[in-house]
Amino acid sequence: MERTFAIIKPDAVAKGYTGGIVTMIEKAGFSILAMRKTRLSKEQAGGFYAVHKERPFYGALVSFMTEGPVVVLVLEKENAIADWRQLMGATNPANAADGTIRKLFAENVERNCVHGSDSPESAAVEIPYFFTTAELV
Ligand code: FUP
Repeated sequence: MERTFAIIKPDAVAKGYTGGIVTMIEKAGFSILAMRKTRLSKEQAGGFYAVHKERPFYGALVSFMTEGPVVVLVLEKENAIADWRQLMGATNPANAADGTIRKLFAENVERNCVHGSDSPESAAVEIPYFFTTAELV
């Protein structure tokens, strides 16, 4: 079994896509170990995306991620990291495959509805950024 960290981003929450996305997650066979609606501070969002600090889109990304509430989740299944990224679709929804969350719901590469850990190392950092071990049930 593998765990990954997911975010339903402010664009998707604001448009009422949370339920549809959670349904897709469950239909794809993930167990939801934890799920919470929250609002990220600039410090939280900036720290979470610190790996992108030197990229030109960093400021806009932090501003977008703090514009409204998000839903943070921990998902578990075999091959969870790759399978969640496949269900999300390509970072740029213009390149996302049919049936993926970003193809169905995302506006553009900046407002792209969902996040997923890109490796076991990322998941191991991202999960404890938002959840204690006791919350993962
Ligand atoms: P992903 O892992 O698919 O979320 O993609 P990245 O880690 O490459 O990018 C993280 C976030 O940065 C994206 F979700 C949105 C933002 N981004 C931009 O705003 N512009 C870009 O050109 C690339 C990424």
